Amino acid sequence: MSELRSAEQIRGAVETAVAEVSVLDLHTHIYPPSFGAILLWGIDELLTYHYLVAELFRQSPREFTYDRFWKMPKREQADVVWQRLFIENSPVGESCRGVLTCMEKLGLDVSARDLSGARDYFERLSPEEYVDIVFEKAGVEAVVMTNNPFDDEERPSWEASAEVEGRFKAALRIDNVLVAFKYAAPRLREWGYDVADDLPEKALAEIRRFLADWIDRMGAVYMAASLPPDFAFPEDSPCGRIIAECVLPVSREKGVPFAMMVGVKKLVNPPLALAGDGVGVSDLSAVENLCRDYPENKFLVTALSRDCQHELTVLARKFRNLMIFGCWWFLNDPSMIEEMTRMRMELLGLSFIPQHSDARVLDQLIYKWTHSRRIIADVLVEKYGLALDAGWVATTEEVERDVASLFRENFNRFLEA
Ligand code: FIX
Ligand code: ZN
Repeated sequence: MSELRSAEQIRGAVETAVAEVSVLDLHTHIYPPSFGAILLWGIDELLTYHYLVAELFRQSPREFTYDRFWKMPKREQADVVWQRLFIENSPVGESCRGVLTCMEKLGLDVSARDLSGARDYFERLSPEEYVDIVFEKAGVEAVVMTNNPFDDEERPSWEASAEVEGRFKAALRIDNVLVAFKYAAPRLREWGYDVADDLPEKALAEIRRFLADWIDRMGAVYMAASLPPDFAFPEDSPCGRIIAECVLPVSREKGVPFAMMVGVKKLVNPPLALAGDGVGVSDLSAVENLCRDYPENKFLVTALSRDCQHELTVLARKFRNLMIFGCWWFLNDPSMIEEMTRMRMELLGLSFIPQHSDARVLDQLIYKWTHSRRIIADVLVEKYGLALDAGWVATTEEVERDVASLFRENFNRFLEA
């Protein structure tokens, strides 16, 4: 039991524990190689990640139209991103920095600014080989995917019982059912679920069957949906009724949490496609009502607006069935991660999940976790130091325990609770 009696000893123990902890990444958009081309990886996918695409148009002349970009082959898109955001403008934004971190951790010579050399590196690898490299360099032991039966590119893999190796956990994504039921209903009927548009009891029972079938097929560890800023609950709407009558009962029956990702304004600029989503301040009374009125249900929640973070953290103090997680999307930046992690630790101690990657490109596990580990470690060093100032002497073993909680075990325990 080694006691940490100085700031230097604390920093050493925390940095080692955070560097070595194996992460359970609870929300990503990556897939096992067995799912084929929907697993995105390599420098051209990194450079055309929708975060960079949004930034590209801010650094392009008006005559460079959205349509012209979307018609380009992927490699050409990557070339123009590289030229505009790395060569003509220095890569100081977080999304660009992420590409540099990936290249550096993979052993590529970033100073050479050699995109073709980087491409050569990836061309020599198979997806299977690269999954091993990335998980090892990112220190990630497993990821939770985003699995949507309404995704026509993904569903065939499930229907063909494609192999899903242990490092990839499933999460059943139900946005289509909740926020676009009128479009989902015909698909559900096509798949043999007798769901009438006006949601009679029979339809609600069939939606419960659909959810249970796919949780079983996927082995889903939770159900998830991204929800708009005006998401309200309770609400006499298809969304409100399906949550109350279908999602929550199945969540209890299957013992899987319902994950709500609140505050997305979909397609504020439609021609930007995936890069076109924005953010709005959510009314968190919906989360408050759900946690209070359904104490037997477990809720994972992350909010997209910075303005919601303090209120969400206070809600987590009120409800033990609420686990808040991650610095999502526009919050996955050093300044926001530091602000949110410090506030959460001050209000919740260690009872929260500080980060998820949201990786859409496999390689991003490397940079998203490299960047976040450093910031979370700095906040932990500060907090153990403040405890020491009052005379509380932490030990290396306690630091390792606490770090494991933040990066993996809080999620495991919440699933098992
Ligand atoms: O709803 C979500 O899962 C969001 O994370 C995505 O839609 C979003 O495009 C994203 O990848 C943000 O990081
Ligand atoms: Zn996501």
